[in-house]
Amino acid sequence: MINNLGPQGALRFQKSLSGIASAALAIAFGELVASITNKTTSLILAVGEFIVDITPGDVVRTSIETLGNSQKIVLLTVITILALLFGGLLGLLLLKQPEMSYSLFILFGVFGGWTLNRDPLTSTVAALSVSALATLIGVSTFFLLNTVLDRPVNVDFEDPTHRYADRRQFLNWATGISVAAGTMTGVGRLLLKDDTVQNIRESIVLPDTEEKNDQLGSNNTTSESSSLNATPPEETDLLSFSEMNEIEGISPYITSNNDFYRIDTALRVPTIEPADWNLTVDGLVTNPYELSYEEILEMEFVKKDVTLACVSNEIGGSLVGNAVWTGVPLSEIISRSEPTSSAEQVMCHSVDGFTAGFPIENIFDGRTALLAVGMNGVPLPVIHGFPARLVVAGLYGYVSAVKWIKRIEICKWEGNNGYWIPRGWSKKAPIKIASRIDVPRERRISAGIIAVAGVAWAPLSGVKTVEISFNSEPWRECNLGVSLSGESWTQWAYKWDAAPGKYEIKVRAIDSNGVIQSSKVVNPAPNGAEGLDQISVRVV
Ligand SMILES: Nc1nc2c(c(=O)[nH]1)N[C@H]1C(S)=C(S)[C@@H](COP(=O)(O)O)O[C@H]1N2
Ligand SMILES: [Mo]
Repeated sequence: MINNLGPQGALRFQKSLSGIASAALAIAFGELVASITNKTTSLILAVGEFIVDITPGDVVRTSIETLGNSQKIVLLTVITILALLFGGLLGLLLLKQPEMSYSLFILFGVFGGWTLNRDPLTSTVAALSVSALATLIGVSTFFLLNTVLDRPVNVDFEDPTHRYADRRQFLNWATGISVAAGTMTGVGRLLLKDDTVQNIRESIVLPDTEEKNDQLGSNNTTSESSSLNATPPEETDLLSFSEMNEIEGISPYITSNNDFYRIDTALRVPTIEPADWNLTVDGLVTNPYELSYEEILEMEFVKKDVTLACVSNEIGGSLVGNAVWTGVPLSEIISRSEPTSSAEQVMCHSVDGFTAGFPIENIFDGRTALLAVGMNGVPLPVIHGFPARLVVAGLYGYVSAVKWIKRIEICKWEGNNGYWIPRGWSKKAPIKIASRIDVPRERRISAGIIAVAGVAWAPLSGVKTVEISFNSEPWRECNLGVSLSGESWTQWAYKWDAAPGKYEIKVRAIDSNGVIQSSKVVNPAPNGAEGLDQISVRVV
């Protein structure tokens, strides 16, 4: 292949190869160190985090966050490819301006170090040493490869002034270095597959909770065990849990951990060993203090079903779920710190630098506000915030539900903004009333009796009525499943004797205060979507 390029082309190819291989080795070094120590993150990830941070809120929301993991992998792959291409360009630049080329290589390293230093899990010392070493490795490889490349060995006897570079030796070196880079990255990946935290997590036994409203899997339809804000619908023809859950395709009352949506800005899920972790409560308090995981497990636990929703959820979207959370009431945790009279906001900090703040009143107004360590009966899954997170009923996740929490800071509103606030989202964000049609999923169905069903939520008052409308005809009331409190969603269903034809079906919810879900369409930014979910079906 090189032979087809002509001598000039071959040299360009080799020069860029030298840049690519050197950049690859530098990057691979960063990957390897990051996977061995856990005290620093990879250079590629750090650049990724930088890109996530500078991307405008709306774009991050819809691309990096809502598309989830695969999108994150695409981002990291693109960064790696761009970095290697940049190395290739530096190789080409060597032919014209070698000083410039080396300076840019170093600058490239400085940029990597700067992004690394931004990473909250990496100390400045680690960031500096890793990036300096990676740059040194990259630049010296670059230099050595080009020394080999430029070393004149073969003399052309017909034209003694023409000297050939030792192509074969160079290619051997370049291949060797690329293999080394690949191996380092591969070994790093294997080391990263460390399941220490997963094993620790699986060995944890959560304390028992006071109340046992064990609705999971049972067909308990009483509302006796309901929590504080319980407002079960008054209708007599409520469907039981089992009846509702039998409707094929309806969201189960409790979302399993595997099906629970995941939203965060983390390109790397923080893995925290509880023994190395503690929670700090400080800020405008008289008694700042720290809690270890052990100490938290010794406190009095409660168990609550709470619906968690993402502000980015579109009408009819899936960024919402209902789980049974176990943990310690925040009222307990915050009171112990004795907030001063100037306390206004509870600002929560995650180990990965994410922050979210909400009104301190919400901790004491009777709603569920938990430092949660359990989700659906097991310790929090790592992606859902292990070892601890917050769950505050009635508030969107971005202002409250901080995962991998490490600090609760009591502060004022002014001058203290959570992660999403400067990115165009509201400072205060109660969850809006909403309803979703889960079934029928098919757009073409056979005539006969079928179920139109789904879920609806209206924290904190709770859903009182769900109605559907066919082709804009008057609203018809649906059957509701049992909801243990206004803090969790309700399943709903309508038994429809479907006659052939084309139908537009809309749903709306009405909360216990009589507030009707509005049909006016509002975008998710800045404080949650509004509008009615609708489907069109053809009955044949
Ligand atoms: N550390 C951290 N916590 C976070 C976020 C984040 O980006 N980082 N995102 C929040 C948002 S926007 C939502 S909607 C919820 C989602 O929680 P889940 O992934 O467990 O469903 O987590 C919140 N907690
Ligand atoms: Mo969210």
